Amino acid sequence: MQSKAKILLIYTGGTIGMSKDFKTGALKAFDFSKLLKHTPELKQLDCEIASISFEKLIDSSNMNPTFWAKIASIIEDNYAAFDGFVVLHGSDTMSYTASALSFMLENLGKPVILTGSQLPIGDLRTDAKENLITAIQIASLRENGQAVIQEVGLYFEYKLFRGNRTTKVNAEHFKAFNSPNYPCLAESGVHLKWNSDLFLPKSSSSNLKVEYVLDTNVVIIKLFPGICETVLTAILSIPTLKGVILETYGSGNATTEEWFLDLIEKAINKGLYIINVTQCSGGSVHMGQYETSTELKNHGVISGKDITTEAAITKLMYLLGKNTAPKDFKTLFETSLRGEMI
Ligand code: ASN
Repeated sequence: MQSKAKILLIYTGGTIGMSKDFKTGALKAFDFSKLLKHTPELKQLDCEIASISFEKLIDSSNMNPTFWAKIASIIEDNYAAFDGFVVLHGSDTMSYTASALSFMLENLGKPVILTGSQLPIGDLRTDAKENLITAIQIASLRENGQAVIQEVGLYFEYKLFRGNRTTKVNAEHFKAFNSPNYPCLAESGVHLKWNSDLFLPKSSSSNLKVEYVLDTNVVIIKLFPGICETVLTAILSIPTLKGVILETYGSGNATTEEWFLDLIEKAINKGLYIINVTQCSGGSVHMGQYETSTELKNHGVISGKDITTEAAITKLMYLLGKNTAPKDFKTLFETSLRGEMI
C-alpha cells in the first residue's frame, strides 16, 4: 500500500492569511498558526502536511527575485522529503512567481502548486478554503508511485492551470486568473477532471536543479499611439539594460515610423534583446503577417509567440541569468522550455 503523500505548505503571505487592522481598516498579514487554525478541514485530508513560513509575510506586490530564490531554495532543501509543494501566495503577482519558478526549477519531477485567495481565510464568504484544500489534494496525487503533476501549477477558483500560462484578470471576482492560450490542466467539480494529455511530459531526470541567478536588467515597454522618440531613446540608452519585452499591438504589430524602427535596429545592433509580445490577452505574435511587423522581424526582434508578459519577463531574466550565449539566445527564447509557449 502506498504511504500517505507528504506535502509541504510554503506560506509567503497574501490576502489568504490577512486580517483587518481595526484602526486603519487595511488588510495585514497574520501568522501561519492562525491560518491553520481557521482550516480544521485540513486534518481530514489523506496526506501529511508540514508547513514553513516566511518570517515576514508579504503582500505579493512586494514579491521580487530574492523571494523567488527563497521559495526555490525551500523547495530544493525539502525536495527529497516531500511528494508535493503548495505555495500560498498573494494573487497580485502570483502569475509572475509561477512563471519564474517554472524556469528556475529545472528537471522538476514533483508538483509545485501556487494558490491564494481573494478574501482572507477567516472571512465568512472566503474562497481561501476551497483553493487551499483542493491545491493540497492536487499536490498529493500520485500514480504508480509517481507524482501526477510534475510542473508548476496555479490553482484558483476550481481550475488548475499551468502556472506560466496564467495572468491575473480580475481584482474582485473569485475567478481572478485566466490562461488565455492554454486550456486548464484540471477542473474541480463533483469530481476532479484531469486533462492529462495537456500535462508536461514526465521529467526524465530525477535531479532537481535550481537556477538561482535572475538578471533584472530588463524592462517591459508597452506601445501606445503617441509613444515618443525621447522617451523610448532614454529607456533604450540605459547603460545596464540587456533585454526588453516589447508589448506590441495585435499579432505583433508596431508603428512603422522611421525613428522607431531606427531605434529598434540600433538597440539590437548594440546587443540588446528585444522580444515581441502581444498586448492582446489571447492569441500569438506572427511577425511578417502584416507590413507593420515585417521590419521588426528583419531587424532580429525575437518572437514571444503566444507567451504571457509574466512568463516573457521571467524567461528573459532566467536566460540572461544563465549567461546564455548571444548566438543561442533567440532560438532558446523562441523554444518552449516549460510549456510556456507553442
Ligand atoms: N494584495 C494581495 C496580494 O497579492 C491580493 C491577494 O492576495 N488577493 O498579496
